Order: sequence, then structure tokens, then C-alpha cells
Amino acid sequence: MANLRIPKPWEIPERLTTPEDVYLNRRQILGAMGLGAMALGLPLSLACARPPDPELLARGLAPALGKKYADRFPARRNPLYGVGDRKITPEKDAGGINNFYELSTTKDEVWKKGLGYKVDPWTVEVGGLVKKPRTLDLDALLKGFPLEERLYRFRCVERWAMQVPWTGFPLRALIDSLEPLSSARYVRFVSVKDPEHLPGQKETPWYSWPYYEGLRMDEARHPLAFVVVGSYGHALPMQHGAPLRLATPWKYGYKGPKSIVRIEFVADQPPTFWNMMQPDEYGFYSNVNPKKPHPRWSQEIENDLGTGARRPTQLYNGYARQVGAMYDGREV
Ligand SMILES: Nc1nc2c(c(=O)[nH]1)N[C@H]1C(S)=C(S)[C@@H](COP(=O)(O)O)O[C@H]1N2
Ligand SMILES: [Mo]
Repeated sequence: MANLRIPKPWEIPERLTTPEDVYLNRRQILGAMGLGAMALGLPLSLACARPPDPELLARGLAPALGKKYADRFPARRNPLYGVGDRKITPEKDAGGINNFYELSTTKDEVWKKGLGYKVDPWTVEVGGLVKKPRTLDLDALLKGFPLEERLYRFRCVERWAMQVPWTGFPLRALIDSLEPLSSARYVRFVSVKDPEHLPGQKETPWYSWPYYEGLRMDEARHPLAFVVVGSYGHALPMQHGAPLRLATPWKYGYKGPKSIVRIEFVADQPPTFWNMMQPDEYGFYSNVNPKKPHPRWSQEIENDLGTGARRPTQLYNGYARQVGAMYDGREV
């Protein structure tokens, strides 16, 4: 084991064009070793070296807002949203391996790079083709909507999957308060841009920051589309996208932008970050589909982040009954 050197992300030449490779390579190496790091629940790079420092991990899971709005949590769990016989992913796993390139492209470093990032004050500019544009501040976000907890499945395009208790409110509640015009056919989301304080943004100037994503209007108004302000019974820690991110559990994880600062209603399908970077690999719709392989890997099987269990990927990540009617199967 000591002889095996896991390549650092910056040593993998395809990194500039194939960022999602980094994690898969590491996992495949670990898998070939039969190490089962995921089964041990250890962050990957620490698995070979030393056990994680529980105190540090605990600190990394603290809400980015500190004690502010702590009285809004935990919210009542909505029993309509469950994950069947799957187990909730341990919080330290969901919060220890993350994709948030603004902080770091190394998954088990993301939470560390997010420690101390200031998300107070925060505003989200909401506008475009609506009658009632508005600016949401933290009070509006944390107190302006009834909060509920939902258990959602989550599936990253890189094949890891988890089950998370998110706290938030349906995106639809916000949309309806804006009275969108009939010309508004899509919604676009823009994440924070702050290279001064977000080390990942500073280190990767070749990406077209800020991160941006989009949904078709019916997708955005679907009851499953959820504005997330908390996880595991408290406000979001930074690595999950504090103070607000989106969850669209029938789509690959990158359709859920983190640390959103702008929401805009538009007429035409908006460009999206990964689609602009790699159009042949990341489409606009990006619905979870085991039969549609990623150009560089099959999507038939997924790996549970907490247990390491392999299981078949489900169409629309198991939400076919809820979302199937929105699609004719030709969406990419
Ligand atoms: N702003 C922003 N949002 C983002 C990302 C990112 O790099 N930046 N990564 C996406 C990807 S690829 C995934 S899989 C999920 C990961 O969410 P998690 O780290 O909370 O599990 O966030 C998504 N949202
Ligand atoms: Mo992802």
C-alpha cells in the first residue's frame, strides 16, 4: 500500500478538460486495492495516511451562519419524501467528500477550504421576466417561507450517490410569489463569485466563473425542486453551498448550484457551466439515466457514498413516477 502513489489532481494531464476524472481515478485505484475506504467512511486521501481528526471534521460540519437562525432548525420532516430502504448517509461522509470547485477541486479538501467563509450578509437578486422582482436577504430566506425537512436521494454524474436530509422550501413557493410573465420559459441560477476569498476560484481562472445553471420552467415549478438552506437538522455548512443551494434529485448533482446570488427568469434555454465546458459530456437536462452512458463511463451502477455499496442506477434517480411526465425521453 505504501508503494502506491495516488496521483494528485494537478498531476493528471486531462484535468483541464476532464475534471470529473480526478475522483474516478482515485476511486478506481482504491477499489483495485480492495481497500474499501468508502465502507470505512473515511475521506479518501486520509484513508491511506491517518484517520480523520474527529474534531476538525465536526468543525467542518458547523453551519456557515454560526448560531444565527438556529431556532429555525430542525424543521418538521415532510413524510412524503423518503428514501425507501436506503439509509441516510452519515453526515460526516456527505460533508467530507464534496464537489464545490469554488473552494477546491479536491473532494476531501472542500470542507476545510470553506471554514470561516462569510455568508452574512447575503442577498439573492431575483428578477428577469417577472412582475414582482425582489431581493432576498437572509431573513427572507430563513424566515420568509415555511421550512421543512425532506429525505432526498442524490446522484453525482461521477457515480457516487447518497441520501441526505435537506431543509428548505419548494422553489415553486418562491416562483409563485414573483408572478412570472408568460414569456418566462426558463430559470437561470448564478453562484457566488469571490476569488479573493474562494481559493478554488482563484486557483482555476480558466473556468468561466461564476458557476451558473438552469432549469425549464416546469422543472423549476415541480414540487421536487427544492431550495435548500439546511442539512442534517441545521443551517448549511459551507461545503454544501451555504447559505442556499438547489436540490433537483432526479438530475445529476451538478444541476444543483450552490451559494446562489442571482435567480433570473428568461425566455430561452440558458447556457450552463458544465455544458459550456464540455458540451458532449454534460447536457442541459442531465436527468439521471442508467441507459445513457457518460461518454467516458457507464451510468448503470452507482456507489453509495456512506456504505460503498454498489447498486443499479434508477431512471430519474428513482423519481420516475413524479417527474416522468415532463419528458419525452429525447432530452439530453
Ligand atoms: N456553485 C457550485 N455548485 C455546485 C458545484 C460546484 O462546483 N459549484 N458542484 C456540483 C456537483 S458536480 C455536485 S455532485 C454537487 C455536490 O454537492 P455536495 O458537495 O453538497 O454533495 O454540487 C453541485 N453544485
Ligand atoms: Mo457531481
